[in-house]
Amino acid sequence: MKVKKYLAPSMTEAMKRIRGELGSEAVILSSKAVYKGGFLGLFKKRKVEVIAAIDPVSAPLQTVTKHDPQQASQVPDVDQSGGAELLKEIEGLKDLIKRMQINSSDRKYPENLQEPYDYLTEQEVDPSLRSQIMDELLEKWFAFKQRSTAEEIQAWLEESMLAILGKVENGKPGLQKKYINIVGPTGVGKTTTLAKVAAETILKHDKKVAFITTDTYRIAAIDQLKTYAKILNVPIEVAYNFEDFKRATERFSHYDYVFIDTAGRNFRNPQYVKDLNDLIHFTDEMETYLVLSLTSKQKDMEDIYRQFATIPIKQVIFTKADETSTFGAIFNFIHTHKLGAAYITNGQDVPDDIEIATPSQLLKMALEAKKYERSS
Ligand SMILES: Nc1nc2c(ncn2[C@@H]2O[C@H](COP(=O)(O)OP(=O)(O)O)[C@@H](O)[C@H]2O)c(=O)[nH]1
Ligand SMILES: [Mg+2]
Repeated sequence: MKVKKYLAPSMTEAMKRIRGELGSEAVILSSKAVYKGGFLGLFKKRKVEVIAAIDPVSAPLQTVTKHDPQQASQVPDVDQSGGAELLKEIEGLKDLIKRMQINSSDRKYPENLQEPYDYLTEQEVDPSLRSQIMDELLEKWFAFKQRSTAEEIQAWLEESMLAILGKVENGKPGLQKKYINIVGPTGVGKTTTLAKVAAETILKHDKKVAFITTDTYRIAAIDQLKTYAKILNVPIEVAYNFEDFKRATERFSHYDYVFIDTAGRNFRNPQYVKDLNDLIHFTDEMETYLVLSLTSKQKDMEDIYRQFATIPIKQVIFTKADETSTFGAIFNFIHTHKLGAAYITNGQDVPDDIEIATPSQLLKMALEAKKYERSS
């Protein structure tokens, strides 16, 4: 690990030098204002002292011009030590065994009803929610004198799944507030999603948009959003502290929407959410979206949600739908937390790979990915 101290007239200047010398993978360990020079204690100049570091083994020096936002953003912030890896593997194995046990359980339902049960199990719908849905199907099955066709049962299943989604507001995000804040753990697709939603807002709705990023931990993260800002031709401010943030909002006071990108960090560390609170002024004028990746384990999603409990979350955004074939987590999450989804993303392409998370869209994705086939 190479650590270096920089003294510069401004944070921007310091970052420029760090980027030039250590490359875009450098991380900022600390920054503070210092007062230097002057005469008899007067006329001292305000400077910033920044301590930056780079790990020459895990992060080879990259030049800014060759920067690839996708590649850079894939570097996780979380602890990568062998112990953590091993724990993760054990957790994965435990999940697998649990699923095998569920799958091998005895057939409990009459022929046409077993199929939806197996489907819900494969999709990893929580056992309690699965029972609730199955009870509804059974009730209808009895009401129809046990002579329902597979198509009818499929239609009831879809009805029950839609009813779960219909209990909260899904889709219809419509960006009601001026400040659109995007939070969530590292690597889930916050920045990419922000760019997709911003592009939609500019291109489809012809709105005036600006960006603020508070993700100053990695220089590569700033570059990533700057690249999107350039492509979309929108102004961007980098906020290193609360004052910067306030100044940026003043500069963008005449814009229709200001999209705020935030750092991921390790969401297990409570300091993360505290830092967010210190940096961003959560006003009535702001709506916050929590980004969750459908490739994460459900338990991690729950932990993330709990960690963000102190921040008013308007809706969630589910990402990486293209990288999974199990969608139960969406239904489990919405049902448990009574919190709807605004968008669902399904690929890396900006701005195309995003859908408004209407109940029918969520259901469509869940049904397309599945193994449950209509049989007549
Ligand atoms: N497959 C897939 N990849 C995605 C999606 N959204 C984002 N990504 C990728 O996930 C990686 C991390 O994205 P980024 O926006 O930097 O995440 P952040 O750290 O939360 O800001 C990048 O390689 C993105 O291209 C998605 O919907 N599907
Ligand atoms: Mg990001």
